[in-house]
Amino acid sequence: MRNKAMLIGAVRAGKSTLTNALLGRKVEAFKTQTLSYYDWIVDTPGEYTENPMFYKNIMATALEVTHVLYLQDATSEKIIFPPGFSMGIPKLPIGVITKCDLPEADIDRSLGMLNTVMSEGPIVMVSSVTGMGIRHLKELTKLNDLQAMRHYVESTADEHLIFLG
Ligand SMILES: Nc1nc2c(ncn2[C@@H]2O[C@H](COP(=O)(O)OP(=O)(O)OP(=O)(O)O)[C@@H](O)[C@H]2O)c(=O)[nH]1
Ligand SMILES: [Mg+2]
Repeated sequence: MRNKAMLIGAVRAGKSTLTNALLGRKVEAFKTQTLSYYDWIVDTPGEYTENPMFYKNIMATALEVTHVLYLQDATSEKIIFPPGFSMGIPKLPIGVITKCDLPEADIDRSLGMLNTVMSEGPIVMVSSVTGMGIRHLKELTKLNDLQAMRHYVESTADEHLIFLG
């Protein structure tokens, strides 16, 4: 199976904009209303992560992918993932801190939040506007286990890429 990634996170976290950046699509993102499949990416509406009523949809869709990207908006004070959320999804986790280009981005706060969601895995600081971190996300989603992802992070000297755990 070709590797596939599902993007989850709050409403307006930047999932669709990141989808476009990863695929090089030069279009503007509109509000996501339903599960959306683009090449190797499954984009989800923020409501799926914000409302526990939709967790079953997230779990079912996770069966179709190899990686789950947990997006946290660097400018947001709120975390909408329940503690340990990634532990309930048996797919390779990647933490993504979005909107790192904005002056109000608080990377440390977002790192602390993602640390409650994932116990082990890479975290990438990205900007879909400047392209920061996009290359790392593409490489990480090609890797098929945590060990390989850890090795990628450790062998890539980039302060915007860390490995938890
Ligand atoms: N500055 C900046 N703005 C961003 C970035 N990513 C997304 N945005 C903006 O954030 C807003 C929400 O982005 P979307 O990609 O639509 O968010 P989403 O997570 O898909 O939202 P839903 O579909 O409602 O769940 C838009 O106005 C984007 O332009 C980024 O990296 N930097
Ligand atoms: Mg969207």
